[in-house]
Amino acid sequence: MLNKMNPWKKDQNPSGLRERVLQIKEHEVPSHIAIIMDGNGRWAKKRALPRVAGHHEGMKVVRKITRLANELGVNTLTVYAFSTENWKRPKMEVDFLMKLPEEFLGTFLPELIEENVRVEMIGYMDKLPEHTQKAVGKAMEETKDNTGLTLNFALNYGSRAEILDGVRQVLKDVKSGIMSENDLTEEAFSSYLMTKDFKDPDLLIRTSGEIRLSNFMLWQLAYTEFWFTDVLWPDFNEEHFVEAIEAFQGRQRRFGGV
Ligand code: V0D
Repeated sequence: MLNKMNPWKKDQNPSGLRERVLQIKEHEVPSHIAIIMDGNGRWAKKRALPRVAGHHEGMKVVRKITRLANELGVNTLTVYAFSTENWKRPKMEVDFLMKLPEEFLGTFLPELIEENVRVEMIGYMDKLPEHTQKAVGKAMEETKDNTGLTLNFALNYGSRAEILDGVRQVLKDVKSGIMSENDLTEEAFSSYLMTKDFKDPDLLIRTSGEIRLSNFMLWQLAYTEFWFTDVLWPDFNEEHFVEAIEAFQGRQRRFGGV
């Protein structure tokens, strides 16, 4: 049942993944992991498939990595699914992307509920098509009391716009007297961002060989460890995820002393 690619099955565990997972759980697991899921288009091109085939394959990887993150005891997994820049893509590609949340949730929401996962999102939701908002809103509502992993989708998210909106709200609150200029600490400003309910990420993963942030969580990533890989997102698997966390834990052990 629901067992197409169960990494714990003996014959599907050739590299000792299970042992590595147990090892990881004995050390400090990153509480918040953020992922820039890049390379779906390139994955498709390599196979002479339409770009949307890469997006569709990438969607299944989100499910796979969510399951493992939850198993590892990760608190929050933020995945960058659609940036404010992505509207510039061909309309047919954007239309396809906007149907992915419904397909993802139609297939996987029952499992996520069963696994105690909470679905959240950051981004400018009101600009998304009604049908997309409805699907995501329903998933958030149905999982709001879950206490396992928070799966946080960044949808129509852009960090500079988020920061400017925060600044605008601070100005309003100072003018109206709700807020004093002297109280504008880093912590106070963080509460004006879309991520106010989350800790800053401990680990950022970006796939597909690009070494940049592309307007993702610029404020929140100030102290985050970065892990980049050439692997394209649809090819990203449990082993790669485990490798990223092992690298994180190695750095913690080397530099994290007191
Ligand atoms: C395409 C790779 C899941 C990156 C993953 C609307 C780009 C697959 C969702 C999703 C996308 C979003 C919200 C939700 C449930 C699922 C998703 C988009 C793109 C953009 F509540 N995958 N996915 N959303 N891709």
